[in-house]
Amino acid sequence: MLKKIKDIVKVAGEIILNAHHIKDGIESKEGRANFVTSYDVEVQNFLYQELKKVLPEAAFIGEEDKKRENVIGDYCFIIDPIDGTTNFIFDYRHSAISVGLAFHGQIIMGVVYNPFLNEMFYAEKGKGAFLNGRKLNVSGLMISEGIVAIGTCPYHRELTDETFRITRKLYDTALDIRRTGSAALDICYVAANRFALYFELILSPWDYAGASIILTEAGGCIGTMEKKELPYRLPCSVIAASPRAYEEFYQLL
Ligand code: LIP
Repeated sequence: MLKKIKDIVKVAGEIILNAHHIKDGIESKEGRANFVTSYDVEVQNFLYQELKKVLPEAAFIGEEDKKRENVIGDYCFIIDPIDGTTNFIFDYRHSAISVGLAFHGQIIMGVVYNPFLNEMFYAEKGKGAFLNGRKLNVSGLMISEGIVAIGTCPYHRELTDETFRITRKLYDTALDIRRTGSAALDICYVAANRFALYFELILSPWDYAGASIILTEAGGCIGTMEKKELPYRLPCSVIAASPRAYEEFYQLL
């Protein structure tokens, strides 16, 4: 089933690569700087149509849905059709399609695909994590030995001060800081040892569901600011890191 999901996501990536006049079809959503383009909707509709053929009994939760289904049921796809929408609008070419598959509320498969770099991250529970066929293994990077990525919660400006308070502590310790604009890719970059750690004080389930299992299957750690498991059915804070950096993070706060 994972191969079928990967093949569908790859085809969906062509919609993004062939996009044009993106700014003609933009709508604003709740919160500041929260946009949806006609391509977010087109990719989501394509994924729903094709994934339904693979797993007809599955429920769907997608960023661009008007209604929310139940993630706790049997099978549920949790989808962000374009993670990094603002990047996409400005042709920044750092966005991803993210698909997570939950079974009874636990993620069992994840696919995160950046069509601009043709990089497909994927994992199945108990079978490891991969990037374009290469197995991923998180090393023991400490914060001081690596780059740290941050999320700035642009749709929740009430979190700005706390975000930058924590960021300053990390900046004083890490080699440098990055803000890429795609949470799903940030989490996958931890799995690929490109980042030692990533954090964001609020993310929706579709931002983190697919990437979370890629990181844990690669040997990384992921949890909330309270060091709890991700809920998958609610927005939450997310810390994604190598095991050593994960423990360091909570000491730094
Ligand atoms: C975005 C995330 C980003 C976060 C934004 C938003 P979107 O996802 O990738 O890290 O800071 O608030 O959630 O909205 O582009 O799919």
